[in-house]
Amino acid sequence: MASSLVSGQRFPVPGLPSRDRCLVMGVVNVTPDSFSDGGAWLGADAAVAHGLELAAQGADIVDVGGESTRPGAQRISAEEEIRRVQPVIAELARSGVPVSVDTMRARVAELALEAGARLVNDVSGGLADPHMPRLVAKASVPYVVVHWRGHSHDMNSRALYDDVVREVRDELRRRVDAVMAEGVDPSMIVLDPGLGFSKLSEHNWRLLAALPDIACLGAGKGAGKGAGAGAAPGGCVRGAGPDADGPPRRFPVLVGASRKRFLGRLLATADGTPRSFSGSDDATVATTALAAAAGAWCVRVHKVPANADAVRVAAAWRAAGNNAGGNAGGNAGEDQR
Ligand code: PMM
Repeated sequence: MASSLVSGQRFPVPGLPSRDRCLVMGVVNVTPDSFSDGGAWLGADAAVAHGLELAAQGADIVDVGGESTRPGAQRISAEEEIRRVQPVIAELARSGVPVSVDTMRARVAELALEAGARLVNDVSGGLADPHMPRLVAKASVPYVVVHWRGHSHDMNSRALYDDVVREVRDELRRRVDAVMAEGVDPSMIVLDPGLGFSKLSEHNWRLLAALPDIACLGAGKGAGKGAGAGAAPGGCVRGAGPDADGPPRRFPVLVGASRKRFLGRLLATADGTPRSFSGSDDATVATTALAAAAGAWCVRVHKVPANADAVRVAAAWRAAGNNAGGNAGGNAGEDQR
């Protein structure tokens, strides 16, 4: 297993639960058409009840979204998105549940924060709405910057990579630079490789196997001339290359593998029929265990209980010394945040 570079313990994110393990984010999609659970929690009452259930089952954060991002999905209006998420967020927050809002729109994020959300989860990494980074900076809340190349209706046509890990890392680095230029505090940034967003199965697997490289952004433009060039085994070191002259930057990483199509394809029958979304839940738990053991800060999942168990197994595994040479403590001096 690749050496780990992040952990919930060493990277508490301000305003969010801090645990000595990977966090679990439970998903409430208040949509009729999300690919994994569309329609199940469309009414506000059903969505709130589901969010409370996820929290009771061990979700550290509940992620509420009103717009489907499944491949091919068309956009809905901001008004409709607000109508779907605002009452759900308000009620969950009132009940003491740490809530994140899954949105690409600054206006939706703003109202969600007013309703009590504590984190903005932007699958476009600030690209879909140029006002988003400034809003997040002003609100001083944590911000999930997801790797993204375009809206759902044609995102599959953008799944073109020579070296997916290097390109995702470079593109995330540019997004981090851009949102910081808008005033976002680096301690508030969480990175997400954006599994399934303009990615084929092989891309998702390569990214999952390279989470430490995603966590560790080398310095400046051009740092890291290949996957992991800026990340030595066990550490997050200065990026390689002529323009890698600043300090290395390491960020918490969120992983959203739950029920995604690449799991269904992996588990396809002999005639190639993919496993159903809910039939991929056990495989999701396996990815959770592996991602948490590799040091992911949080996993975003539809079913909480088995994933909550898996992150605890991974924490015990890490604590017992299987995280390659003590990197979780050995490089503390190199952390930039
Ligand atoms: N995936 C989906 C929606 N939101 N947010 C983050 N941070 N990362 C993801 O991978 C992600 C996300 C799409 O999945 P869903 O429609 O099944 O919830």
